[in-house]
Amino acid sequence: MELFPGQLSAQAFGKDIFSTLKDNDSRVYELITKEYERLQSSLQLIAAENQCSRAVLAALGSVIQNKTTEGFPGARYHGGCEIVDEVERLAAARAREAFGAKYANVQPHSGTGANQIILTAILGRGDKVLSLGLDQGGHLSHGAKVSFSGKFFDIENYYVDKETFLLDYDAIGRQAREVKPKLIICGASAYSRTIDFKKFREIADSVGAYLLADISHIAGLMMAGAHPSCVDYAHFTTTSTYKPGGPRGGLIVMGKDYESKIKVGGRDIALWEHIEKTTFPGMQGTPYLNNVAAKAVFFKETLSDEYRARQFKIIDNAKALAGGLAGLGYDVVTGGTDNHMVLVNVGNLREGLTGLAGQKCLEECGIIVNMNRLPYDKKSAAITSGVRLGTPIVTKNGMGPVEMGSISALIDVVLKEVKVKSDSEYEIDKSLRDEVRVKVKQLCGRFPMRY
Ligand code: DSN
Repeated sequence: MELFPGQLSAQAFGKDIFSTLKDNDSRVYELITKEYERLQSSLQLIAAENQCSRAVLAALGSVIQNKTTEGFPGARYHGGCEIVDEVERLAAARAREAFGAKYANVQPHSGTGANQIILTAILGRGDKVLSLGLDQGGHLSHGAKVSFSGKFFDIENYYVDKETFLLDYDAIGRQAREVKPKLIICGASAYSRTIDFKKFREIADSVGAYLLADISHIAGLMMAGAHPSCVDYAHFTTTSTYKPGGPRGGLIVMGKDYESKIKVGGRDIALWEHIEKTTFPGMQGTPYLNNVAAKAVFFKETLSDEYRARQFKIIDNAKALAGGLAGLGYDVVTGGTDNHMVLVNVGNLREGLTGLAGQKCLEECGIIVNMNRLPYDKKSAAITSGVRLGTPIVTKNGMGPVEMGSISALIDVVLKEVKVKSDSEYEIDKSLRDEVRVKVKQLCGRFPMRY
């Protein structure tokens, strides 16, 4: 492109962005710098987090953010869409390839937003839904009372087995036949074992229900073949795009049912088309097109050998972490893990220790985890008996099973030495805290953030 005086090339414009932020808003620049330093000097073990690439960050911070439009490629409500149409088509094509799907919708603003779109498309007010309870490992948007999903629909929850904490497909099938839901939701935020999507589809078919699989936590594993795919079993598959390592945002994909017909206003239309109409104008306005560009970048990355191999390493590391903690006497829920996540009942480790106190004292020592309710937990959601750990970020930074052993030992030193004062209060010896912090920093220093 011919440049006129005062115009920057796209490359010069890109380079200019961060120094401009520093000059124009030193406070925000300083906060971003501090967050970068926090990430470099502490262990990121939150199962719902990941670390996107520099290329994804570049797409997020691009001028595509400025484009306003509505609708889908080829059918927009504003001019100037020839480039963003190509971007969105590319993102959707790459998402289809990554998941082996027939249809992909890259517009949802989040995983919860993707679920809102499906629930609103399929259900009328008060229609019955069968889903895993939040306290059993489900998700807020699967029907929790405090969420839109619990307010507008009639939610019945299924439960994990009281002894094994595993999904009991026979019991879920029996419950489905009693409840006769219009929609069954599977997929979880805190379930560390393989999910049998084929069984869920058989249950859905036995009662004529639609099946929604929310795979946010295991989407990366699924794209790589490290967890069996749900795409041709579920009518709808939803995920957030940051948990598998992309930008913030959501995604809906569909497999063999994408062209099945659904009656809407007396007319038969294809499921995928109904989902698009429910996305816009039903639930969302303008798409975040810089985000869509970043999704395109991310889905290309998921096709690489590095990404695919990493998903298997994430599981190996989670197994090593679970094994390390179990070997030190911890109650690892279900006895281990098949995915990226380890759930630990810290209440069973020390009299009075809670998930909240565990999270806080580990954080003080540079180990970042989150408290999590466990199935049949006697503690409230704000206290919990559990801690949830995840291995996507430490794996991305190159750590392996040996380092998972070191992390288990560091967690153990903290949780066994901390003085518990109440559900939320604790005291930790300052020299011990400093010693652990130094070890955490040294470990992080050996495995710097990889983009
Ligand atoms: N779903 C929540 C979690 O698993 O932590 C956040 O996305």
